[in-house]
Amino acid sequence: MIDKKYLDIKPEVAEALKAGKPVIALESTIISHGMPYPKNVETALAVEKVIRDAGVMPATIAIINGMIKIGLTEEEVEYMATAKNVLKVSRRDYPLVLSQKLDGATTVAGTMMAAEAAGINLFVTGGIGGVHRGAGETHDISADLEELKNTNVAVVCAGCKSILDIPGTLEYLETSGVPVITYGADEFPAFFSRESGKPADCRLDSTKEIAELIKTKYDAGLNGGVLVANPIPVEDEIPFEKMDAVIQQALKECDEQGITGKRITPFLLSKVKDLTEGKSLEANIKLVLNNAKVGAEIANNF
Ligand code: PSU
Ligand code: MN
Repeated sequence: MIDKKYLDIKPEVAEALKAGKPVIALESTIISHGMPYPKNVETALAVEKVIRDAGVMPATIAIINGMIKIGLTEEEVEYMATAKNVLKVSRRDYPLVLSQKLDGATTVAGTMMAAEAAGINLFVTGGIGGVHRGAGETHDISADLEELKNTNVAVVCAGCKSILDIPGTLEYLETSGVPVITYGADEFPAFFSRESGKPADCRLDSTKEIAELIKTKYDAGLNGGVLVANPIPVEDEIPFEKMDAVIQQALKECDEQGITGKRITPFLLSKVKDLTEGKSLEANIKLVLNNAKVGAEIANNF
């Protein structure tokens, strides 16, 4: 686990943790690399507000000048949304960003690591990384999946985008021993769409039961993460077939331009946004806010 001396915990977050009040971690890659300015700031602050209004303490996590911030001020959110040279930080990037005192936006993996070190066991985001299409040849599998295998944090998301190999991602999570809970639906959701064609292996219909499952997992000493997949609201979804055509095009351009490694996911996200003329961005914002609401309900049931 990351040593606490590398953490800078915002006073109100530290107080909430000390008092045993519910706290939810939030990531910063979505701010620095996932959405354009100013929607990124607006969304980050709106997500914090949904959580706060539900009586839960939000803690957005990012690295500023080599310190891991657990909880950001509004100015720091604005900084993460506009600063140049913000690295995308997953597990392998921590030593560089800490030793060189750089700025870093944490991915799902990076955020889970910092949350666990701070004593936060629940994290809300939009989508996780996963097994990429063609991973059999490229070996492109997000470090988010390894983190879900090893780190004791539950992650609420809207499933994963079909820029990924969704069946492959679910197989990987099964092998890794990660419970994947679908909230109130029979299919695992595909981020923009409520359906992915993959049946939900475990469906639970109340946030109380989800909280019970998470609590029981850790009470029983079963280490590792939990993935809670919360489908996008019906009125905000973009049909799977429509998104699939867009994603095929984005993948083709990614390939043609020779994009590799950690640049792939941000490239695909921004291409999808351009190809849907911003519709994907609106859907993305709506589903993150919905995840914040459900995450806060889970936290209030701990
Ligand atoms: N998927 C999304 N939106 C995102 C990401 C993924 O729909 O913003 C971000 C998350 O921070 C995730 C990261 O952890 O991309 C995964 O990147 P990679 O595939 O390089 O591991
Ligand atoms: Mn990758």
